[in-house]
Amino acid sequence: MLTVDILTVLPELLESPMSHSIMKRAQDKGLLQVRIHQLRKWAVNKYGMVDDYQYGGGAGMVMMCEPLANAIDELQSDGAFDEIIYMTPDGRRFDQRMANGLSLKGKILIICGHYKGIDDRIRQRYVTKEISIGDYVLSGGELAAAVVVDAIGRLIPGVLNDETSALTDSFQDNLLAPPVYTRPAEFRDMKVPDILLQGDPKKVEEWRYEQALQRTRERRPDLLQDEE
Ligand code: 6GU
Repeated sequence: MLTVDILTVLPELLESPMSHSIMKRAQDKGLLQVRIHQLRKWAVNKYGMVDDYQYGGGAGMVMMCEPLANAIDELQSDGAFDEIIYMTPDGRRFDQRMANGLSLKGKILIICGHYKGIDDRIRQRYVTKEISIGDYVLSGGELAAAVVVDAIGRLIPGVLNDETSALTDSFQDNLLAPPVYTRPAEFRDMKVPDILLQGDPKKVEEWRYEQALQRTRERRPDLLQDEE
């Protein structure tokens, strides 16, 4: 069982992605627990204040230490987090290897930043991993957190079945996935490759591997370079 706590000022942005499809099934099966917390619950005043102007001047608000520290301390009172993750564009780029690693943890916290980010002292004292989902800027960490939790959740043993197996996903072996087809065998002028219709599992497996290799060479040669 993996428990993921998420701290955010916009819980609505995370509720829907965590409540459908495979994320829903993972939670229904008791394999994943996702708890979304409104950071304003730990606000410094009755107006829900959690951010303030930055020292040194400049545009943009910074998320204050106190609400974050109090939230983290309270959420850890029933056991320490294995990882405290801060979602930020200057973090380490998320990939399948990181997803595999995180899926083996027991209890993690994800902090979603907003505005100009969080007071650096929280990063220094509490945060154990800083994650970005790619080289572009989002308005906040919520959509990125949803991406990370989805990628992790589907890797927890028992979440996927044969139909949704992670073993045949792109990246699981540093290869892109091969092309797939379904009925009809002939659509307009396009036919499904004969080998898939012939019913020889060994031949099919070889064909898929060749296709995966070819696709990876054409589209993502960097993945083949990465292989040690
Ligand atoms: Cl984690 N946060 C934000 N705000 N922007 C991003 C990101 C995260 N990853 C890529 N862009």
